[in-house]
Amino acid sequence: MFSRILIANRGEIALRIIRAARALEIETVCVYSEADRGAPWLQLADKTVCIGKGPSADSYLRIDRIISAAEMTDAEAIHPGYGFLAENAHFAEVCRDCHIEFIGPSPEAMAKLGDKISCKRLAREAGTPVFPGTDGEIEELEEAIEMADIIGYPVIVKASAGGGGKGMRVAHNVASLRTAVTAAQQEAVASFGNGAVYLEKFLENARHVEVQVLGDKHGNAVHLYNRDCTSQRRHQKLIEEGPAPGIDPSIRDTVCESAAALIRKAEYSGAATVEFLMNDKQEFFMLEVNTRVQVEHPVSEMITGVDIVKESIRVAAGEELSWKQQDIRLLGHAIECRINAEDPDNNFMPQPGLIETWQLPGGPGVRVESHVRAGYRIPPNYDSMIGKLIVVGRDREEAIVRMRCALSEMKVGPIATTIPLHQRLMNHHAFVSAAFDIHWVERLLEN
Ligand code: MV4
Repeated sequence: MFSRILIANRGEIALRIIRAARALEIETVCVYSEADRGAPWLQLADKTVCIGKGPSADSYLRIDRIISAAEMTDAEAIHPGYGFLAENAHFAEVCRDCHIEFIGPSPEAMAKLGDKISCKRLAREAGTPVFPGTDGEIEELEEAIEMADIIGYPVIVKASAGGGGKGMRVAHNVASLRTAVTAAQQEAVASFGNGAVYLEKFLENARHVEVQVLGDKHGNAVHLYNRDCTSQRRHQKLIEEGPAPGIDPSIRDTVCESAAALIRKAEYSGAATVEFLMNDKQEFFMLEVNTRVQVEHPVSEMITGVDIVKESIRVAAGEELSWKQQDIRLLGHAIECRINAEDPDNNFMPQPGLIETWQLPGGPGVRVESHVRAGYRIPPNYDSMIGKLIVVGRDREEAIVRMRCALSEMKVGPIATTIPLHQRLMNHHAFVSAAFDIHWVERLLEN
């Protein structure tokens, strides 16, 4: 096992990684920016290194400075957390060149799954369900038109290097398809330096269901069941829960096993998430694979008892996964609400500044993941998530009631947060009956 690792991140995930390292008796080095000087999580690190100014481009994205910090402090491995450099295959490669273990997949596995066209090809081979569409890159406009004729409109053109909604164009007929292909190609070149686009069937009114997976360097891969992340606004998830409600156990297990098969095929080590859209007939189609630990990983931890961050460090050190698939059982139902310093009544305007009131909920089945405390000043430079509230119950009904109770106990001020919005959503019949789709929150906010 490693004796010291460096954490190339900040906020709640830096704190989560510190805790996992301590559970493995590993020392931690935290790099930080000037905007994070004196931040609470840094007090729990064994060493801290300032790597630059507040803007991420001057600090948390500076590969050279992060590598230097690891070398200066004799850190044997780097955990990237999520965001920043977590899905940067070049960074993973620089780590390898410098004989520092990247806590995550190999650059090859990251690249194979990060490129949507090669990921989809691998998924087909692994038996993971994908959308009907072009086999690979659209080379000629005519190929796209032929495929759209076969699968039927509407179709969507997506950038192979894209993700999170960037570089996508929907077409409802052949005329709009012509412009969609050209526009998507141009946007893909401009945004990603890679103009490869592909076409697939466009699904409306879907639910976003994803599968948490873990792989090791010995060819083992397991899944930790699924999560529903349908409640989003502008591609920002608000609520995640697991297991995804309203799915027959046999369908669920087949899809989850196909996700594990995909990362086994990719020779993937570490934590990953295989994203799907699901229609109202419980048909699944893979969207993309996230090659990192995700914000919502506690949902899967609470329903399985697996410490995902700890496992990701163990497998990076070359150990085998400490769980076999048959030992991973569903222990209940978990829900996570993201607590953001944003004003839902004012177009989700970020709310940097001093937190004076910070009162946390508790009791059975309540977990808070946060780096914040009273007296903490939220810097303006980073994303606005200040904490995650996670509850687990024996079933979905108990989890919803526990979440309502926990939300009403939680007091944050004077800044506005997403807590009142979560209270509204937790009481909404569409959430309670899980009769929602990827647009329901935005539709609700419009009224
Ligand atoms: C789709 C889709 C419908 N059909 N692909 C958006 C982000 C990126 N991960 C993929 N996205 C979508 N891909 C097909 N074939 C609809 C979306 C989509 C979406 C997906 C998940 C969660 C929220 C979304 C909001 C708008 C569009």
